[in-house]
Amino acid sequence: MQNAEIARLFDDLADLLEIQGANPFRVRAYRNASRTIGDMTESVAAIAVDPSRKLDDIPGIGADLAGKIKVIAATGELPQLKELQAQVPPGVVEMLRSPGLGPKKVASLFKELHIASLDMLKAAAVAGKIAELKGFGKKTQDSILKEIDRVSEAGKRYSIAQGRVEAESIVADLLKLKSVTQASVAGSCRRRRETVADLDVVVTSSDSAAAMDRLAANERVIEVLARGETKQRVRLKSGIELDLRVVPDESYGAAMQYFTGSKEHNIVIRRRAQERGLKVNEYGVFRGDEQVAGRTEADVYAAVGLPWIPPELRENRGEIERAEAGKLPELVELADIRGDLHMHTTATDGACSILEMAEAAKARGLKYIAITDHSKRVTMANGLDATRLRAHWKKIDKVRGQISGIEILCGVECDILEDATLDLPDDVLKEADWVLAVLHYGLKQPREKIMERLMTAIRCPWVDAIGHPTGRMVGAREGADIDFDPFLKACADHGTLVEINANPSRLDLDDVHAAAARDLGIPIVINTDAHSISNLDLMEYGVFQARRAGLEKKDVANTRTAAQLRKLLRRNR
Ligand code: DGT
Ligand code: CA
Ligand code: CA
Repeated sequence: MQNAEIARLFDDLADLLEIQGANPFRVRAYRNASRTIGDMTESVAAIAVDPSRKLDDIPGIGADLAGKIKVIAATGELPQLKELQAQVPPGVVEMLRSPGLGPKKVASLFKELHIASLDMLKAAAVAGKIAELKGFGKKTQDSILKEIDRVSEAGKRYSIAQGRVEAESIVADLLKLKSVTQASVAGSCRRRRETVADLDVVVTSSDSAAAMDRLAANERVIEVLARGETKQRVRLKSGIELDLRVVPDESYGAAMQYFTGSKEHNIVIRRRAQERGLKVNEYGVFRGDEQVAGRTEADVYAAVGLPWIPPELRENRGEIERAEAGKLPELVELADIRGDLHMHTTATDGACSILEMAEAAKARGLKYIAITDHSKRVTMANGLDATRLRAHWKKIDKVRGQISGIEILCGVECDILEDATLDLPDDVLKEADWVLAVLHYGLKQPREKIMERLMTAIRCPWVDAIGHPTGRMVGAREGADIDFDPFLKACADHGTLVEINANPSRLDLDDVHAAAARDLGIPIVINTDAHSISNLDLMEYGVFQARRAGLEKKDVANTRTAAQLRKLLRRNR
């Protein structure tokens, strides 16, 4: 069982216990456990069944949790959760998302009126039944009616790519106002999380009304949900919601720090302030009534004895300790990337020719690319067999004569088949400059089979890298059940690179596993997997993910020159 699945069980358990009115400390313990497990790279299930290891050695995991994890590892289930699920339908848990409905109210709606879904909640509100219920009243009923359609949509998370485009366009528009001096995206979008629940924008202005009017008039905005003196919440046409905060110039850094989060990071920052006799809020850092910092984020961090911390690291995953010790990484940047080693052409399912891709990559400042069309197993994409692939490589060689200033590597994206063999024979793979091996089919196979398939690829001396290792699709499809420790260790031992696929719907490896790969010294390659020219611009999302993993330039293989990269590949050693 994967850590993410175990984490979800504990989250579900926390939701249900909350509705049942359980002790809030217990609820919080399960939520924290969920987060701890979700952030771990080592398989918790594997530790649970290893007699030489102890789960309670993991910080945040006590005896009670350790026992539950053991049961999950052994049976795939948590009996206590099943029991609660039998008592409380999933629709009731969803009702927790309605504003003004805490666990107590949700529980009484379920017990008294047998309301067990958002749809039933709406029907009851329309029929006027909620106002009659003890402890509710007409006000609650009206607010449910007003919010219910929105809530049915909420809980949804949006891709970082979508969120960022919307937020940055709105920031650019706000900056056109004379009275607006600064405007920036904050929140999870600034931290470059894979997905965002809503968008957060901070503006400095002496005229907050003007900024809010401007936002309300933006063509992306469909409805103003709330408006106060300094904040406004709007819904965009896409359904995504955006919080705007207007602060004075001297509070800009403090507001950016506060609204960038994460909440977990900010809790530690606040504690450090308290230890120094200071108070931090969105307006500044204060000693008594006197503001001692807040104009810039760097000031705010300095006031609590820290250097400025890049937003991508602000998750309370060790960045504060590293900052304190002067050991923050110098994160890789988009400008460091010299090549892109995963892209498709019209030979398979790409939209452009070899030359078009090369020209577009060159225009983006890249010095080398690898053309990696599909192998034959991907029939949907007209995948290449040995003969067609060799002919394709001849074509690539011709194109090399038609363009200067960029190197083109003859590559292939070779499927690792369901029976744990490779889709192309060794003698073909040997002739390539660059081979990515990937799982496309049979992602639901059991862990042993998935590992056998990956090991085949890793052991083949002509496989240079494992592309999008898990095959997951963000928010849509769970990846293959990889046992990450042996997988990464084998990559390290054999000199196989691993990919961060930059496509925002993949982002695979994710931040946690990319960091684990780096810790083992595995060079990571960030690729776009472009199927068109415009897809080449997705590189920055891969760089964001690498930054969240704390990767530096030296950790990323395609920051090297083409010559250095070739030397790095085991096929050339
Ligand atoms: P999201 O929207 O779920 O993708 O993630 P965030 O991090 O953007 O969360 P959001 O929009 O609720 O809040 C933005 C930031 O504002 C958050 O990272 C920290 C800060 N913040 C929001 N609410 C609170 C709060 O109640 N207490 C504290 N300390 N900070 C908060
Ligand atoms: Ca947010
Ligand atoms: Ca927000």
